[in-house]
Amino acid sequence: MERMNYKDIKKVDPEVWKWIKEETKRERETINLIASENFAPFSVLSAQGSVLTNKYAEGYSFARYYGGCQFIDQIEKLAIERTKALFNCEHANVQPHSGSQANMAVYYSSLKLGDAILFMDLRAGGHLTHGSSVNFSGKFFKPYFYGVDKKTETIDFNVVEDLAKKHKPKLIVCGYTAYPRKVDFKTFSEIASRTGAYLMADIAHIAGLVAAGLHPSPHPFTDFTTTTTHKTLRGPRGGIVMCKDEFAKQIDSTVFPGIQGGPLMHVIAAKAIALHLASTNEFKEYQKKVLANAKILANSLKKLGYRLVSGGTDTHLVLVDLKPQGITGKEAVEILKRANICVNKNTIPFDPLSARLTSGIRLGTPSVTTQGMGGKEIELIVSFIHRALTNRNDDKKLKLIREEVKTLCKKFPPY
Ligand code: DSN
Repeated sequence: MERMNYKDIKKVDPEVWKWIKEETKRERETINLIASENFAPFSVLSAQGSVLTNKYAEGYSFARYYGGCQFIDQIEKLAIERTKALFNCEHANVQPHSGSQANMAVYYSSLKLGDAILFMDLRAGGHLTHGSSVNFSGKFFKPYFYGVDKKTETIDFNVVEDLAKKHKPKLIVCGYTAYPRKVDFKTFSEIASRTGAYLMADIAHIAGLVAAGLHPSPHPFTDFTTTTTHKTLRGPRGGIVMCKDEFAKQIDSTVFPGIQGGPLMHVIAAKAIALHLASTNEFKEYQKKVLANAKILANSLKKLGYRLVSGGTDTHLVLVDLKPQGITGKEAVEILKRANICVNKNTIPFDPLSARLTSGIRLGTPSVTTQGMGGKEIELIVSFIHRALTNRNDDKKLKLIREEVKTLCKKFPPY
């Protein structure tokens, strides 16, 4: 164990090592505003690089299809107990390899192929696995969509209820990837119970905020809750499904053997570590700063004349409409990349442009907050963004900003 070293890769495979080194440098020298990313702590990285990767453990703790699982069993048990305690849920399955598979597990366990599901439209802030026509969720089920109100750019529950009454979905899905406002799980559960639908929340983006008690919890309101573990939760790349006890058996048998084989035990150990860290006061303080930084980000952008979808944020992310600036999201990503600022293009509600171009960009504060950046740095970052976008055809100015970004990043190394 003590001999394990990240740099062992260098000796064995210089080609792969070169790209890991380049990526490490990129992460150190770039301001990362991708709302769904974070810097996982060393303990999480180490668990993922541990000997647990060697072990097959098909099945569940104390009921496996392989010998030698006595220690693995304890790790998965810990991860489950920690999920239940942190999110106050009745049952948890920590085996999904990703958020998409967590969502798949819910749909396949609670519905028949072709059943109707009511999702938020991807273009208004939903996710690919929320009924997109190019995804299993749109191909194998019958998707209906709600969006946001044109004026407020927030969810209109009268519309959601009308759609639920009209289409009678078996499942309503809430929880989003690009919705900057709080999700009202209670009101969703009232609509679901009035219309005879199950309710699922996908809290992948806000899991860290929920764990810290800074966003309302989906429990006890949902039948199913899914999450990833690598966004605000700051753990390894992976998924978790939570549900009411009455659905436990069907969720477990859908995850394994229904849609997955052997669990990734090195990742489950890393999930357990992240869940432990997420229960600390330090994590709560971190999430408070994520929110405070997002508010400063929103206000600083507004002061410079940028239009934010819904006018601001209650969460870790803001969605900027770049139509008034005459720049597409795609162009903004390229311009900001030249200044070492990493963001993603994003459709905005009622976007006239395609998902390839988009009218917006999505910015989030989880990564820079993990680095220790605060309000002063966020204001500086907004000034970098503004200068880059307004000097987009000036190579010299973009280079200057890139150097300033590197200097800032040097003061806040993620590792
Ligand atoms: N792709 C993720 C995001 O960026 O929001 C969602 O899974």
